[in-house]
Amino acid sequence: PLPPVRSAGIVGAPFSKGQVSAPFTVCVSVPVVTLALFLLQPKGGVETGPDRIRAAGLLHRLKEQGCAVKDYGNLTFEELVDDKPIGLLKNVRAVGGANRRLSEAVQAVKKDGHTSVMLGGDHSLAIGSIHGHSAAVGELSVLWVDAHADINTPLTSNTGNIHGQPMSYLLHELQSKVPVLPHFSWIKPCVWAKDLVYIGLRDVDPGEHYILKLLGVKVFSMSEVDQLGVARVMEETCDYLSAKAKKPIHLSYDIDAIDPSVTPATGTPVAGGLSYREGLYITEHICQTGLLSGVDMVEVNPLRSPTEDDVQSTVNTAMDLLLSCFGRLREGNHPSHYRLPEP
Ligand code: B3U
Ligand code: MN
Ligand code: MN
Repeated sequence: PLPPVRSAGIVGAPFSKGQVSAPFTVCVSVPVVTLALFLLQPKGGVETGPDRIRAAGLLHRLKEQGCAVKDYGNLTFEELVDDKPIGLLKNVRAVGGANRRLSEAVQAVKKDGHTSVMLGGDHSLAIGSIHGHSAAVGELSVLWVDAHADINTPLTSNTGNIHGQPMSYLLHELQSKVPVLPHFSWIKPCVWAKDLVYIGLRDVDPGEHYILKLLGVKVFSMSEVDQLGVARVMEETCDYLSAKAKKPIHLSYDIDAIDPSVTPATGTPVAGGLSYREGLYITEHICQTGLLSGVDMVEVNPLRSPTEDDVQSTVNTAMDLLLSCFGRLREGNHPSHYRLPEP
């Protein structure tokens, strides 16, 4: 089947304050040689993701495959001094403010009629991306592809990193468990637990596991991917999400869902992930539903990998996943106006 003609509206969100790791830990945990390489050749962290993915040729490749593209550029975020932690929670003001901007940007993209593409940045940005998407189009189905569930509440989180929490702010059912936070009051919960599906989970905190069971969230962990195979997982995902109504789909793709042997340049790699092929099957299948309305591609972090080859492999995989969201098929494609040349 030929995928429907579509257009991509790209928003870069070079933001990394949802995932603070103690620099000390990084320094002592990497070998001295690696550390020296970092110092010689500074690479930038997850905030360089959007430009790295563009530099790989995303816009050109999308246009080449017949997709209309508008690049809305990168958002700019103010440097905040005095963004004191609230309990364990880090950078609350920065994360609240950045996501508020992102929400408005995504609303503008949706009002222009595009499928929104948010290039992160860390996964705390799903707050603004999903909020803005839903504010523009109404109720959504959310497909969250990730090694992690990112559904900690501020009170279940052990790290205080907000990139491990975005779904807790978005789900209607969790609001009584989420404390009031400054700079977060603009966030209106907009997703129902029954409209959420996870694929790829393999590093879930106890509090998160409890929440997933409590709310009866549909989860295809790596065990289910092993058991059923990715084709059946996608069939069941789409049956489940479209059981009552066909809502627009928001795909939030954390690059750490893919196995770190393929995408090592990410902040919290977890062994035993999706293969490149399984990862692509997910995006190919979602594209074919014709319901894909917003995409996040997050957690590409060049700083976290010692070699440039590792960065390339990660960035190229992120780009391939996006191309397949917009119709690229491994079987090949041709434009509908293609005619065989006559001799
Ligand atoms: N669940 C842990 C770890 C984590 C979540 N997301 C990532 N790491 N990338 C947390 O911090 O909440
Ligand atoms: Mn994530
Ligand atoms: Mn993750």
